[in-house]
Amino acid sequence: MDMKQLYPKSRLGWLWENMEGKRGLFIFALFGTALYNVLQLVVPHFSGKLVKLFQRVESEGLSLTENADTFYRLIFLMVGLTLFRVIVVYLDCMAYERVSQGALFRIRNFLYDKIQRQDMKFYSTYRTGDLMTRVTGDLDAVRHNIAWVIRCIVESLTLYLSAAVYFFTIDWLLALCVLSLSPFIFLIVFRFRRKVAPMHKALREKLAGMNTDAQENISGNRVVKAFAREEYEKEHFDKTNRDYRDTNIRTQKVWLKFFPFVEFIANALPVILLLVGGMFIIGGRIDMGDYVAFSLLIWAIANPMRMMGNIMNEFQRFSAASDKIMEIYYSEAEIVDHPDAIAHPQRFEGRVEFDHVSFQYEDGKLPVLRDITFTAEPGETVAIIGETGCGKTSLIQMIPRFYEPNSGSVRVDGIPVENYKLTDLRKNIGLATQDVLLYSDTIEGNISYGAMALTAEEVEKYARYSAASDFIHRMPEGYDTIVGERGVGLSGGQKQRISLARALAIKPSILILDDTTSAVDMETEKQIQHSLRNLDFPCTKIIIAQRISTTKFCDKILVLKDGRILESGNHRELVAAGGYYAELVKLQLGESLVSAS
Ligand code: DUT
Ligand code: MG
Repeated sequence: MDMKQLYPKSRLGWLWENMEGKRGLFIFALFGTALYNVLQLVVPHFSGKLVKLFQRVESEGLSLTENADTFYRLIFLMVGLTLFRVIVVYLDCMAYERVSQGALFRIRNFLYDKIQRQDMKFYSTYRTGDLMTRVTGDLDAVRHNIAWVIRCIVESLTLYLSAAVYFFTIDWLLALCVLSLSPFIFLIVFRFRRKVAPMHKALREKLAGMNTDAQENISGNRVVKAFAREEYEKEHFDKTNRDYRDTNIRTQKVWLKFFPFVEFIANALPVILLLVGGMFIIGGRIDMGDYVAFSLLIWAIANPMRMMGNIMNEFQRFSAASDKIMEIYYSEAEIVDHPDAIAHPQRFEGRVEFDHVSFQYEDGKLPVLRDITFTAEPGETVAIIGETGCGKTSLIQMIPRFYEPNSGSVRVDGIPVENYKLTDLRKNIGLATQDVLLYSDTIEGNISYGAMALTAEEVEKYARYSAASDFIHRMPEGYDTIVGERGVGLSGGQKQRISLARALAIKPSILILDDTTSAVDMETEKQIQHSLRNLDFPCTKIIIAQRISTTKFCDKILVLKDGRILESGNHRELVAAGGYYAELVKLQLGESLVSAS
């Protein structure tokens, strides 16, 4: 199997691993399936005996009343065992359901955990819709495999084998004649598998593609509407949907090509029995009772043969789905705790050093950061300024170790960031990202996201720091207002301020703001700058900014161009230097203000 090289376990081995705690029950269920299928022989067996009894009554002139005992015993056994069989089937179904739901639960949790722990690279590789398909549709195919496919295999196998053995005990030659066609079925099903397997893979990809389209259009509905592309998107989805349906039909149709052959063989069985059995009765090799047992059980040979296609179909669906899940299940994040990472539960002092850091995205063509060297001392405020795409966001992502430099080193308090445990490192960093994401929760819940134990007063304080308390108070439900996807809409600047409050609320030793005040007005920004200078906890600030009004009061300004530090110094020094920054100041404030400052 090709999977064995890719993942540490085969598909079934992986399933077995995830049945932990339910393995006993599963084995029990498998035995149950075998048992109730062997019990299928009961009715035909006793029917055969009854016929033999009637024959003896007739030929040997016995009276049926004298043999009533045997008659009633046989009937009673038949009814009793059939009842017993029904109970076994019932319990068996429950057992499979428990095992499959248990495994589903376990895998789903594991996957969610795995996805949560992935690094940035993972999230830029996998699309949300594709991941959602894995944890929903694909997982259901896995559950179906345990609850139905495996069970059907055991069922067909026991039915076939027990009927075959039973036939041989009656008459080996007739058994051989009846079973002689079976090998052809295997040939047909094997060929079918080769045809249908790639189709299930394609089908699975189409479903994921469709889910991704749907997810992107629903969450991006504003863009769709803004460009009046509803009709286009509807048609596009219609096409994808139709394509998926057609592929589905085509996949199901593959079996139709093989079906007539299987059906022919299955239908040939009774004819063979009639022919050969008839000859044997005439020849006196078997009696009528034997023949009845054979003919009542011939379906136990024919049905498993008919089922094979269905089973193979479902098994291929499982294979395609489980490959997709196992890909995530066995994926490893590259950025993880180093084995010798040191625990650092206490606060950082907040010294951030970049030492000749160069970086390039794995899929990128050009280096994004080149030879970046600077230090932010504890408590200092460092501004990063530079044109769009010059690498500002990439730079700050090195600090919480979202990405790792290709060369050089990033240190916090003199220790390379990779030597800390990730949680210790990240707990100390308050980050307000460039594109703000708020959860579907209250404003209070959003602000206290990183620091759950916050009191209402504290939440209010951080909202004040980020100049958000005024607008929050004006909302009818204040801090209890639900925001995010399902809640009240907020303006861009309002969202930014809540995300700033969220970053402040963890009292970070290092605060990183990526263009966090780009959407707020000058006056509000001034307020925010003021409170950032007067926080009630020590904090190093690294602020990406576009406005001179922000950078003006910073201890250090780094001007970034094409991934390099072009200029660095404080406002006065850089203006005096008359370089890029000085030009920018002129541009933003006008000549007069430059000379005044
Ligand atoms: N880039 C990638 N892959 C990513 C992110 C960015 O290749 O996942 C590239 C795009 C750009 C460069 O890296 O050419 C720097 O991007 P960054 O986001 O660091 O730029 P920025 O300075 O933050 O730009 P902006 O001011 O627009 O936020
Ligand atoms: Mg950016």
